[in-house]
Formats: sequence, C-alpha cells, structure tokens
Amino acid sequence: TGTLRLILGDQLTRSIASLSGIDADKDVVLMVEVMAEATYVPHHKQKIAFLFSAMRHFAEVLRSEGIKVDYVRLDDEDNSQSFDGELRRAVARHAPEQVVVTEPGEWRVWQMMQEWTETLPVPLAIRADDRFFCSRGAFARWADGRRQFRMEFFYRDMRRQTGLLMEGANPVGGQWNFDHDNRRRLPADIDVPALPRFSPDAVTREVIALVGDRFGDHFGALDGFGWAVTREDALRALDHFIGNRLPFFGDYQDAMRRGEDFVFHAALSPYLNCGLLTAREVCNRAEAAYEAGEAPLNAVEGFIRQILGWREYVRGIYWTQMPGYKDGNRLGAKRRLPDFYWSGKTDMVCLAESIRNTRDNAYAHHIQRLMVTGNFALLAGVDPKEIEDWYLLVYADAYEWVELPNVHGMVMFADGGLLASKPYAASGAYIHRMSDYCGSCRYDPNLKTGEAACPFNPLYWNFLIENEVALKGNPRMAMPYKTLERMTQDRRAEIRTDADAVFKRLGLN
Ligand code: FAD
Ligand code: DLZ
Ligand code: SF4
Repeated sequence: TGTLRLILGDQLTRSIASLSGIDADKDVVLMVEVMAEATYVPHHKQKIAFLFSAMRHFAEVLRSEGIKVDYVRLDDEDNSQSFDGELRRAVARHAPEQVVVTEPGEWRVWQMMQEWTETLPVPLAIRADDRFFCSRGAFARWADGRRQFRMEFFYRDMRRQTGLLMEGANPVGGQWNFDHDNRRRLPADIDVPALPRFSPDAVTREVIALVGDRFGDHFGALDGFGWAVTREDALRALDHFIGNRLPFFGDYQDAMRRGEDFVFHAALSPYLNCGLLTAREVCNRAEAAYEAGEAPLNAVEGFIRQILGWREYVRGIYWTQMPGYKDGNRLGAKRRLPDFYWSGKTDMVCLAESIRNTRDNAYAHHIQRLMVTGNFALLAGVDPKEIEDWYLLVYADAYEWVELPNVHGMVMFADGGLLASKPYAASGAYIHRMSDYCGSCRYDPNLKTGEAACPFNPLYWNFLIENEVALKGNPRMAMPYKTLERMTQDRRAEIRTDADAVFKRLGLN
C-alpha cells in the first residue's frame, strides 16, 4: 500500500486535505466507527446515527470513484473500538509507506495524533484543515498581543480578507453590521416554512437500529430522524434555506415560538461541522442571494457573520487557548445541573420547549441555547463542566472546538471575559419580549417576587449579588449594578430568599 489516509467522522468532505493527491491504485482510505468516540460523552442517539450514516454514505461515494476504503463498522468482530487501536491495526494490515490525516476538531484527538507521530511504525503527516477561512496559525497571529479579543474586529478582517459583502475596501451597504435591525418579535400571523426532512434510506435505517440497540440509554429521541446524510440532500437543505428562510433570517434571528423548532434558522450546522457542506459554499450562496435581490442585506450580513465571524472566531479561541481553557471557572460556579435538562420535566415553559426540541431533534436554535438553557445555567451558577458536557452531547452539531467557547466563554463567562465582554445574563423580561412562551407558563415574567414570579427574575438579581466581586467593576455591567445598589437591604434579602426557594425546588442547594 502507498498512503493510508484516515478520515474522521467530521471530515466528510471530498476536498478534505487528507484526500488531496490520492492515488486510487495504491492508497487506502480508513474510516472507523468506534465506541470510544460514541461514548467519550454519551452523545444524543440522533447524533451518532447521523454521523455513522453520513460516514457510511461518504465511504460509498469514494468507492464509486474507484477508491479503496477500509471501513470498520462498530460491530466488526476485531474492532478495538478506538481511533488509536484501529489506526494501529490498519497500519499492520496495509503496511503503508505513510499515514496522512487532517488536523482534528478536538484537542483530545490532536494529542492522540501528536503521539502517533512518535509511536507509529511509519511516518504520519498531519495536514491543516483548509475548510476554515482562518487557519489556526492565522488566528494565532491575529490574537497575538491582544489583551481582549472581540469578534467584531476579527469579523471585519475576515470580510476584508475574503471580499465577502465588500465593495473594494468598504462593506456593502456602508455598514459592517446590521444587528440593530435584527431583534424583531415573530408576528402571530407569519408562517414559518417547514424545514425539509429526509426520510431514512436503508443505510440510515440500519444505523438507527444499531444505535437503538447499542446506545439505547443515551439521551434523545431516535424516531422522527430527518437529517440529510448525503451531500446531495445537504445541498437540498441549503437550497431550501437560501430560497425560503434566509430572507427572514435577520429580522427574526432572536425570535422564539412555541412548537416552532427551527424558526428561520438554517439548521445547517450538523452538515457544516461534519463536512457535508463547506463554509465557503454556504457563504457564497448567501451572498449570491443578496446580489440577485432575493434576500435583504440585514439577513445576508447577519447570516454570513455567524459563519465567517462567530464560527471562525470560536475555533480560533479554542485552538489558541487549549488545553488550559477548559479549566477556568471565573465565577466559581459549583451547582449541579438540574435534572430537568435530561428529563425535560419542568413547569418553566421556555426551558421545557427548548429541551424538548433538543431531545426530539438533537437541535435547538441559537436563542434557545443562549438565552434559555444557557442563561438559566449561568444564573443558577451551574458548574461549567457539567453544562459543557451537556451541550457537547445533546446536539448533532457539537464538537468541542465550537461547543466549548460558546458554553464556557459566551454563556458561562467562565473565561472571565476573554471571548465576550460581559455575561449574557437576562431576566424573564427578555424571553417574554422575544417569544410567546410566557403566555402559557404558570409563572409571570412581570412579577419580581413570590411564588408566581418567573424564576429567571430572582435568579437574575441573585446572580448579580452572588458575583458582585467578580462583575461589579465591568463597565458593561454598570447599569444593573447601579440598580442593585439602589435596592434596600430588605429587597436584597427577599431576592436571596426567592432564589433559594427556586434552588430548593430544583434540588440544587
Ligand atoms: P443559524 O442560526 O442558521 O446560523 C448559521 C450558521 O452560523 C450555523 O449553522 C453555524 O455554523 C454558524 N453559527 C452561528 N452562531 C454560531 C456560534 N455562536 N458559534 C459558531 N458558529 C455559529 N454551534 C455549533 O455548531 N456546535 C455547537 O456545539 C454549538 N454549541 C453552542 C452552545 C451554546 C451555549 C450556544 C449559545 C451556541 C452554540 N452553537 C453551536 C452556536 C449556534 O447556536 C449553532 O451553530 C446554531 O444554533 C446552529 O443552528 P443553525 O444552523 O440553524 O444556525
Ligand atoms: C462524534 C463521533 C462519533 C459519535 N463517532 C465517531 C466514530 O465512530 N468515528 C469517527 O471517525 N468519528 C466519530 N465521531 C466524530 C469524532 O468524535 C470527531 O472526529 C473527533 O471528535 C474530532 O473532531
Ligand atoms: Fe420562561 Fe419565565 Fe416566561 Fe415561564 S414566565 S416561559 S419561566 S421566561
């Protein structure tokens, strides 16, 4: 054998670096389904089914081109059930001249690869993952010497560098960011187009049965599986988004509605992150829709910013800050994750809805993740590690490079403000403004105290009190702390009592 090329489950892109220059006569592609990856956190059943099915379909695409694929299935008798074991077995089987891989999405696997360079009997080449706009090295150079990172500045540099939505040196429309247009409530009479769902083919059905059998105790529903598992179907999902949802993406980016699991979001992250779609083609399609007059600038800019800005930015933070990043806990948060994150059983409608979506679809849209499940964990002072594990395992799009900065940095402020300048803490008023959840909730977002008050309200003020030392000096927190300062000691005591009652109900103190 010439070169053995290892393709991981989130590297399902035909143009991935590790396939470049492949010699179909001599080389072998190795793909492995292993227990270690399925259980390093116990992933949502749909996430495992999605990835195994996408891997199996990708292997068939390569084979149809005449490429030899050595595909190890989870059930194969001699499967050693880890990347390390399977790579070593394959090296023994094929006796290649060298092994080629693309850099992985997680530090854990990166470390494994470092070890391989030293301990494999053949040379290992690790190629950069050029599916991202900004390489790890380029981000490190951007970050070098900056005390604080801000997404907005990084994003502008990326716009200049890629030329996306640029007119020469200037941003199209004369502004970099149209977010102030993007805070609309969803009007009651607006219909959200249904998300295209793809019914499982024979390969997916076989995988679903396998997952049901082997991972039955993992979180999440398997029935109703509707994700695309091939590039063709992922492209159909992209077409549908560009034509039907993108025009409204900006206006209703922060909106939430009961029973509306995707609103006007793309639901493309599982495809982007495992490689069925690339960030470049998705951004190019959005830009083309703007140029053709098919979607307004506030929508297209907002959408491109999520991918060209946030997605690249969090990846850069991850790779420049790991491995230490994980260990921070700036606010000293220590509480357990409430049981309802698993069961969905809570009388708080916003949380019940967001967790139901998560369980049914291995998905929740950004505002559910940030302002509902995230905000609650922040306000309740949940141990960052517990909530990080939850986010890493419940979503089909979750890999540590993107999950960790979002949860540890953006939601939990556990990095002390490296990623975002202030914690996204909010009381019930925000959820009330952006959703229709509160109308059917037994709690009242307008009540500040007592049994019927929305739990987010006492928890919000209690959060400010608990973290006064860490947060009071933050200029962006000046307003709420001023309000807190004006409160009487009695009112403060009342907040503590109400918050304690919430914690007690949740079994948290
Ligand atoms: P849209 O809202 O339609 O956005 C389009 C695309 O932009 C997404 O597909 C995604 O690729 C990108 N994007 C948007 N926001 C972000 C962001 N903050 N960081 C990185 N990329 C972004 N995204 C993941 O891909 N994996 C995760 O594990 C993940 N965990 C998150 C955890 C928390 C607590 C929060 C607040 C956000 C997290 N996100 C994560 C970001 C974001 O919520 C999801 O990318 C988004 O909900 C995916 O759905 P969508 O494709 O409909 O996104
Ligand atoms: C998430 C995942 C799962 C559940 N299973 C596999 C697998 O069996 N084989 C594989 O190659 N990849 C899997 N993955 C994705 C990997 O965890 C991912 O490639 C690494 O975390 C590096 O990002
Ligand atoms: Fe959520 Fe509070 Fe509204 Fe109930 S009242 S849905 S708990 S924000």
